[in-house]
This record gives sequence, structure tokens and C-alpha cells, in this order.
Amino acid sequence: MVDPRVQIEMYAWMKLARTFDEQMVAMWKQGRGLGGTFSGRGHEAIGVGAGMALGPDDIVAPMHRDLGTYLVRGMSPERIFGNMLGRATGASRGRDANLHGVGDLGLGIIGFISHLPQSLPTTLGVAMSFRYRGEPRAAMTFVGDGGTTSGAFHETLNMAGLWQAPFVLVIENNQYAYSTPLDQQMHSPNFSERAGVYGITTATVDGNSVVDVHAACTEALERARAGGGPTVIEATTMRMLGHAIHDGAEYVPAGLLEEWERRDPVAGHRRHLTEAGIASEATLDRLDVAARERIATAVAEAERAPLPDPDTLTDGVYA
Ligand SMILES: Cc1ncc(C[n+]2csc(CCOP(=O)(O)OP(=O)(O)O)c2C)c(N)n1
Ligand SMILES: [Mg+2]
Repeated sequence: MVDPRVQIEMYAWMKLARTFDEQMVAMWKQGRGLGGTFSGRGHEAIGVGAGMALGPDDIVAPMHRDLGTYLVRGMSPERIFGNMLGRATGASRGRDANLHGVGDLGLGIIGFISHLPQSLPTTLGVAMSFRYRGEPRAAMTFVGDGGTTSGAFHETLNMAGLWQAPFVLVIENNQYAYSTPLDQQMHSPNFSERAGVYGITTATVDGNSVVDVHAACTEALERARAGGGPTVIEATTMRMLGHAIHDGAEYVPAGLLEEWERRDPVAGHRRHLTEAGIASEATLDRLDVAARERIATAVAEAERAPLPDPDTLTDGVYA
């Protein structure tokens, strides 16, 4: 069994990610200046479970719904809200008002690369740099179901399998790529089968169980660091809101959302903790309050922060 303290920590991170997400959606509706707003509601167990499995020397390239990974890895809510509000204090120093570009190599995070799925070849390159230097480190990244239909997914897995790279890929199968459901994207959505042909270890997990995601990622990262080659993990979940906030997702059958709502990852883990006697309702309530306070402080700080100085416009432009 996973250490009870770690399981409580999982709840705290998921609650922080969920509270951030709800605040972000509310602020967008209030017209409070957010840029691209992609909700990761429903993806908390994946982002947190994977993030908590990473070792201090591993590198991760999260995707647009992996807020939990950024938070667990040490990217502060102030810097992420600052980024979304285009502030000088944001992770991209006001260059990109989005979850895109929220990278910090000091924290072992490569910012999300907007062109899908270019985080894959980039992360494979990082993984191979560990191999060439003989370092026991792993590189992990994510891709959506939609991203698996592109050439770069197959090219990356081909080379990762050939080279047996210390590379871990989490496929976030959330049933839709924008408005396109799985059955209109590919002939047979068996992701393990698709990755397995490249000589890669595969696993399929309940993407709404933080404990399961964490276990699969921990095993895969340990294998990668020990020279045992790459892993592809399919985590099944559901995108609970539209692609981005402007998308009402009317094309998603209501029954499907209701079915997945009953499997909500945050509420589900809370239920597990209380039923297993790992944490009391009062303890978890306190974590809920702490998450709300943490996010309120972060928003206030980000809103007070300055916009970038126009004189810094060309900073970070290399050619
Ligand atoms: C090359 C490229 N084409 C189109 C887009 C626009 N786009 C961003 S996310 C997205 C859908 C991705 O679906 P999926 O991979 O399933 O991830 P999800 O958003 O469902 O998490 C699209 C079409 C893009 N970013 N890059
Ligand atoms: Mg998808």
C-alpha cells in the first residue's frame, strides 16, 4: 500500500489543482484578463500522480491539462496565474498568456510546446542526453489521444523503442480531441497495442485513480533510470469541460459526462481516504480550506504584478 502520508499529499495536490482550475474558469467568465484557458478538470489524478512519481533529477514536459504536474514540480500558483495574466512575473515573463510556455529548467520542467505533439521528440532528445552522459535519469512527457494520430508520435516511439531510451510517455485518453470523439480519430483506439509494436513496455491505467497513475509512473521511471527502456502508459479519463473555455462542448452526450462525474478523481480519492481510515473528513476539510487560501493569495499577487516592460521585448530572442 502507498504510504498513507503520500496518499494524503496526493489529495492536497489534486485539490490545489482543482481549486486553481475552478478559479481560472471563474476569472475567465468574469473577464479578468486571462489568455488561453484550458481546463484540466478531470485530469488531476494524471497530472498529480505522474508529477509525484518523478525523481528530483528527472525532466518532464507537461501538456496543457497537466496543471497538477507543474504544481507538484514546484511551479508556484503565482507564477502560473502571472503567466495566464500576461504579467512580467509569469513563467514566460509576459510572453504568452497561457499554460503554454510555463517552463523552468531549474525545476526540471520543459514548457508545453504548443505544436502537437512536439513535446515528444524534444523529450526523447532529453532522454538520450541522459543516456549519452551515463546519468541515471528519466524524461517524461504527455500526449492526448488526438496527438497520437500525428506523425511525430510514431516517429518518436519508433526511435525510443530502437534506442531503448529512458523515456516515459503518458497518453491522456480523454475521449475527445477538440470536438472529435475517439471513433472518428482512429480505427481501433488500443493505445497499448499501437505503442507495443515499437518494442516499448506498455500499461493501461485508470486515469482517474491517482494511486494507480502514480504506481504505473513510478515503475516506468524506475525502469527507465535503471536502463530498462521506455514505457508508454495509457491513462483513461474524460475531458469534463470544453476543449478551451470558449467551447461549450455541446457535442458531448450529457450521459457520458454524468457517468464520468461519478468517477471524479478528486472526490473519488477523498472517498477512498475516508473509507480506508487514512484521513478524517476534518483533516481533508482543512486541506480544502488551505487550497482555497493558497489560490486566493496567488491570484491577488498575480493581479498586482506589473505587465512586462516594453524595453525587454527582445529579451530571450536569440536570432
Ligand atoms: C499541430 C497542431 N495542430 C492543431 C493544434 C490545435 N489543437 C490544440 S489542442 C488540440 C486537440 C488535442 O486533442 P488531444 O491530443 O486529444 O488533447 P486534449 O486537448 O484532448 O487533452 C488541437 C487540435 C495544435 N496545437 N497543434
Ligand atoms: Mg483528447
